Amino acid sequence: MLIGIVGKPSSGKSTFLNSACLTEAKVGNYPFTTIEPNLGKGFVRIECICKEFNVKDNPKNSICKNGIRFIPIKLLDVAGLVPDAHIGKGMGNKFLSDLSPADVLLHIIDISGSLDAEGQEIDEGSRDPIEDIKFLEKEINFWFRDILIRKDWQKFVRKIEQEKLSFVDVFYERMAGISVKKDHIYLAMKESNLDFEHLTVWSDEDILHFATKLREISKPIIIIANKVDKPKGEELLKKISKIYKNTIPCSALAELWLRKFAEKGMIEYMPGDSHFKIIDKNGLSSQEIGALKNIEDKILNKFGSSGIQEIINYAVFNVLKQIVVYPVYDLNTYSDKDGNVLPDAHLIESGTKLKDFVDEKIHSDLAKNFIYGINGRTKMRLGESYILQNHDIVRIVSASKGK
Ligand SMILES: Nc1nc2c(ncn2[C@@H]2O[C@H](COP(=O)(O)OP(=O)(O)OP(=O)(O)O)[C@@H](O)[C@H]2O)c(=O)[nH]1
Ligand SMILES: [Mg+2]
Repeated sequence: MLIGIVGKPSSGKSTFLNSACLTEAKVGNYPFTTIEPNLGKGFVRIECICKEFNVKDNPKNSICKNGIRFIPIKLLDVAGLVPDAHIGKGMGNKFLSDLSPADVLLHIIDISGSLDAEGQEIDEGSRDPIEDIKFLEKEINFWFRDILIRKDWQKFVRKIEQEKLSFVDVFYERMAGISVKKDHIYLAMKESNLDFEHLTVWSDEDILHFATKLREISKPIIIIANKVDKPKGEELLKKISKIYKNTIPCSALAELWLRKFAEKGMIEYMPGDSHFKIIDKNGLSSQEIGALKNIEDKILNKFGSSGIQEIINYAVFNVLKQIVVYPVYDLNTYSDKDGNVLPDAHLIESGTKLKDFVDEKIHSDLAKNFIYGINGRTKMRLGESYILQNHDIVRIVSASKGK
């Protein structure tokens, strides 16, 4: 699973990545600071089931702190996109191919309205963020369209019609490189209301309409109102939220400060917390204490958090519809063979069957020789087509040697 970070230059993409992943991607107040993509490891935050089972866990694939489990996910920050990138403006849109494996895109907008379309600084509040939302979606949709039509659209669709090829199969082949799945194509067909029997008569608008549907389904965009700490932030946020209901406010800069101070042991703070506690006052300058106070007043007390953790959780659980499953070997101790208690917490798509989960996340041998599973709570047997539920704890019984 990959979360892509997009937006115009200087909107705060690299700062967002750094704050979520504690990476050191270069940040600058000038456009195109980032050219090559930056990959980071971030985390979703959930209540761990160690509390419910009253055990002290020692996780392997994730982290558990005070009963809160952090499960890793990948984030990718890319170069800034400007209007008309598809015809070569700015850095062009070739770098979007870096986002091919992304499952969801976070669109980082500058909610203080202090950057023009190209990311140059202007008076705060003078840029309407709605313009940014519109142009960026258009550029991403054009990227999809151009991959769909390439240079041979008419020849391509004529061949489908003449040879009566399966539309889904050939479109899948064309779009698989940017992680479009067959299910996405079926859904886009259903929702786009086009004539799939006569592809040769599709107009340019029809093609763009279909490409847009496919993009919305396979790479949904979440709007992130960054720099909400700046004076005009709140006012513009109110305006945007009326139109784009799921806009999530954040201050990547505030989160970066909090995480860095926490890492140095100056404050007690976990990503997603609504407050922090200063633990080493002497290690902080009066300026730093002032900055922290500002973050507390203007961000945490006002918005409930810096927004970064909420955004990652929203992307993974609400948009990508993932659930968390804990496989264990021993249901008396809830541990693996080596005695690690609740060792792994896996993210999988809601609706996944038990055997597919074993195949995808544990081991294909274990799946091949699958006999049954056991529900860790009820101790009931589970068949291979049992649909896993969020926070399930399961033991797998397999004929596979040594498992
Ligand atoms: N006030 C404030 N400034 C921020 C925030 N996030 C980023 N910035 C500032 O915005 C400027 C641009 O940040 P970057 O993270 O380099 O932006 P980017 O989108 O990666 O820019 P490019 O790589 O050039 O496309 C820097 O001066 C950051 O310090 C925020 O939440 N609040
Ligand atoms: Mg950058």
